[in-house]
Amino acid sequence: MKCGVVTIIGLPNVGKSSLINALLDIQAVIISPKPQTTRNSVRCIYNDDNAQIIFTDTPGLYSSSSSRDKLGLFLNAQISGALEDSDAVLWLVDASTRRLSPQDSEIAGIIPPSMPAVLAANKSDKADPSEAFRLYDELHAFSAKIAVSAKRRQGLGELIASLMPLIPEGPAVYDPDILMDTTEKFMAGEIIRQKVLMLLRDEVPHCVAVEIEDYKSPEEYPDRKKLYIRATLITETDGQKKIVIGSNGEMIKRIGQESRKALEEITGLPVYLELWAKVLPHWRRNSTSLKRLGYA
Ligand SMILES: Nc1nc2c(ncn2[C@@H]2O[C@H](COP(=O)(O)OP(=O)(O)OP(=O)(O)O)[C@@H](O)[C@H]2O)c(=O)[nH]1
Ligand SMILES: [Mg+2]
Repeated sequence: MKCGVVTIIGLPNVGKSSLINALLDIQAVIISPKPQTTRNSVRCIYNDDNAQIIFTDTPGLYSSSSSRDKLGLFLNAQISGALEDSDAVLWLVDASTRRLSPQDSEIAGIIPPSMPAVLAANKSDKADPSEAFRLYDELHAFSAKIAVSAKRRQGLGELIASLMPLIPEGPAVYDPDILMDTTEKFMAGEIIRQKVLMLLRDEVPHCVAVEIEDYKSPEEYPDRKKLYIRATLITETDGQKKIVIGSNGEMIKRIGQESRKALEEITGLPVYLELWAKVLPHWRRNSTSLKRLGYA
């Protein structure tokens, strides 16, 4: 038996979270077409007959022009923190890359020199990855280069096979029933945040955090028939709060309806979701607010 930790790193939006979901064949982590979807590193556990691979999803490398953006510092710290506990790195890039960016060199710089790394070019359903392979080859010595498509579920077996030699011998760490190392409460907040990402435009979703104020499951409270969740959409300014609520409350109602549907599908329980909006002035710059929202 083999067991080890593989951290998936890469630029925002290349499909890191989509790849984890494809490998586990469940919706373990949230995905969206907008960059900076993932904010916390999350361990997702892949099992087969020979191995347990603990994949760590991380936020896309964040480039901030301002050191006041403490959320940005937290996102990048999630990547380096995850790498500390890893046996190997999976650097995921976009197969359509035709030019390297300064952020690519930054990523190459944070991979510990002694750590083995595999390069995977995702979205190879829409672009030939050979030029991307050539470019990234100059930045790091990879033990394998694999073309994948998380969307079409292509190249996944090959990817697992390329990682196997990098995984140490050892017994499984997690029970095979455990697919993620997170809480239900965290997952609920993420599902709601995904709806915010899907329904709100431009920069607004990046200014929103979700705080779960109450989470009561019938499993824990047998007198309840429904899973009760009270959540607050936290914005940085009054203007953003107005956008989140929408005219006549239409937007927050829609976020609530879509979140409830998704939560019911995932938990298999009827859900009562109470959703509020509140301003926590410039929470992305404030250490105390970030801590309160789970970004510290
Ligand atoms: N065409 C195509 N699109 C994909 C593929 N994999 C992911 N996507 C899309 O790429 C977008 C970003 O996917 P995510 O999985 O959220 O990307 P990420 O790297 O986790 O992004 P961050 O968390 O923001 O760093 C989504 O719209 C996905 O549907 C793929 O194999 N092919
Ligand atoms: Mg992600």
